[in-house]
Amino acid sequence: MENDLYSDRALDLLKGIYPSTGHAHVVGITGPPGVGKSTLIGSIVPLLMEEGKKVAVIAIDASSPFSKGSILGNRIRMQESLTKHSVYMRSLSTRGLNGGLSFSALGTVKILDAAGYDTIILETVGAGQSDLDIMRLAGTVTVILAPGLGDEIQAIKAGLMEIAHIFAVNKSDRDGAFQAIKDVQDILMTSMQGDWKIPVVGTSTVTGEGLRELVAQMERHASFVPSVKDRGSVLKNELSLIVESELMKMFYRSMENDRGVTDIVGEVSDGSMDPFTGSRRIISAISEKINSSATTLP
Ligand SMILES: Nc1nc2c(ncn2[C@@H]2O[C@H](COP(=O)(O)OP(=O)(O)O)[C@@H](O)[C@H]2O)c(=O)[nH]1
Ligand SMILES: [Mg+2]
Repeated sequence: MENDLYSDRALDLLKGIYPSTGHAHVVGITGPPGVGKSTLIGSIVPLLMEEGKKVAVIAIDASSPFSKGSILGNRIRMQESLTKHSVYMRSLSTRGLNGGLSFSALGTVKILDAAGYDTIILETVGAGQSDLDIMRLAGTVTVILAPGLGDEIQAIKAGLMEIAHIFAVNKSDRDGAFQAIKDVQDILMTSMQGDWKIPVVGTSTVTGEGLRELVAQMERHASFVPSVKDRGSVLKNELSLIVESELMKMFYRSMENDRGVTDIVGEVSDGSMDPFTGSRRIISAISEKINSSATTLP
């Protein structure tokens, strides 16, 4: 699927396995770089496995200049735990995906879900729109912060607030942890997420503090999720992601082999047409193609 993300084959595969999906608890772990997300995942995976859960980890690198080499870093941080417990881990990066990272993540989640994984952990660096899109695939979103980064408030304001179900202030073995937890709690006071009261858990992968509580909160949220409303919004997000990626696929294909579209691209490139008009024309060209092929995709 990753190798040929925009192919009909990938789509058929996902469609075929879809009836076997919907059982996994998808846990998103996000937050600024360096707060200890990967290390924390390495620490909570054994706790989940103790409970008999089959666990998979997907580490996503939106390859911003800030996350260079993070895939390797993620692996190293989780390595010990991974090899000891034979956890399935996969890294995804934007490289060569033409913006299809979210769709690739969706597909990977579905495949692992169908394969019978109980808990699928998605790690992203908490920055950028594609990260937020990916987090929308998770039933339970956990935002990790750490004391003394000064990132707390910023991260919360950067859109994480609306999607977080659980906050963890990691490195609570460090000075300033108490204050950081209090800061997050203060901000949360002013907002509620329906009936779910967002917990703030202090954790440390060094002392082990709060790790069990974090896992317990994730599971508490999992039993909270199946409320039709939340499930509906996850499905809606999946749908828009798939539509988005299908449209993208049509666009990239038409750039390659649709004469009309390549002409428009040429006119925009040489400055004889403005990009707004160009974009409208490309969209009309694609819609015409959809209409004429009716059931099969172009
Ligand atoms: N003091 C302390 N350091 C930690 C803790 N958890 C992780 N770290 C360290 O923080 C650094 C970044 O960890 P990493 O898991 O790669 O962060 P990520 O970028 O959020 O995935 C590493 O040097 C870890 O050893 C913790 O609970 N306490
Ligand atoms: Mg990491």
